[in-house]
Amino acid sequence: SDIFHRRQKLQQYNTPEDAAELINNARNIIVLTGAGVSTSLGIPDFRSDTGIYTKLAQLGLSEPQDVFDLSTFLIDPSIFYTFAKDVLPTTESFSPTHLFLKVLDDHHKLLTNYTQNIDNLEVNTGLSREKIVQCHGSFATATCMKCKKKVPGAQLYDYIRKGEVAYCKNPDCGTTPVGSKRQFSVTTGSSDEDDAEIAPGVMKPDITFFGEKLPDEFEDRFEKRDINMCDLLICIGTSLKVAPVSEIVRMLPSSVPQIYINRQPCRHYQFDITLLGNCDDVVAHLCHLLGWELNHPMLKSLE
Ligand code: CNA
Repeated sequence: SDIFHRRQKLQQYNTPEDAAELINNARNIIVLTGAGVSTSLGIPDFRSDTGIYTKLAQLGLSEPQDVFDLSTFLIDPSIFYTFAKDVLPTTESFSPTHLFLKVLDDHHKLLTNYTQNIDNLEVNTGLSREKIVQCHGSFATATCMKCKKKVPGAQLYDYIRKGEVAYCKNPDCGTTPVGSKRQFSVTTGSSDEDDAEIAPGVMKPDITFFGEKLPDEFEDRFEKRDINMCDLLICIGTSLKVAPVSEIVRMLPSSVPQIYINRQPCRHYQFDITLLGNCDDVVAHLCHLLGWELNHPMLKSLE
């Protein structure tokens, strides 16, 4: 069908050995990551059987992705705050696949890691922030939906852990009329509009919800620079179902080889090499083939 993207496969590549050779020959690799690179740390993804969407569906939410939908958040932020703890960054941990990004960079091969993840775990490996584009934002900062004041995201963590809605602590918030207040009070369904107007706004972590624009950095970096520099694409742990990030796969020139590392195959994009399995095991195997060290405690049992 037309909705499926078909590219001419570079027929000569198939095996993990071919993937290692492509990595070995590349200088500017784009690694596009998704929730699958963090699941081994106990952070659920969205679309697996054990993912957040399944859990939400079991709880009776008919549209699980509403949890991350802006209009739903404006109507009832408690839905998001009830579930946000599942994707809140944990301590200092990182997975072997996160470490693989750092190892790629240490070998001067990583152009950019475009991550859809909001857990902010890539930086725990020591990977430079300059190499990372957080396509869907992160919990690092948060913004008041009313007065637009930005605060460090950590100020919300206690609320998120407890599943309570966080409100703005700016003493002026709610007393100074701003453009969005009327819409806000209407969508909260408040029967007493005055109450809503003097109340402080709801804080929202700066993660990109459905219905929101992606951070400018995404387009700026990909379309103005990386699209012309990239010589290999590796997609890891993502279902590639969320646009516009998934469009990276389609937009890169067909001469750029593409590798897909995931538990399940991707049915709507055709890759040169698909390596199915647990991504931590797959990248460990690739590093082994490349003669690179991937020293991570979670991989000890493999040695
Ligand atoms: P998704 O749609 O849930 O897809 C994840 C994919 O990873 C699935 O195809 C799984 O089969 C696969 N997968 C899961 N675990 C592994 C594993 N160990 N090894 C290999 N493959 C695995 O998630 P996407 O990232 O594609 O969707 C984009 C959303 C999910 C983004 O907007 C994220 O913000 C959002 N998300 C992020 C996190 C996080 O930050 N850790 C967690 C949950 C959701």
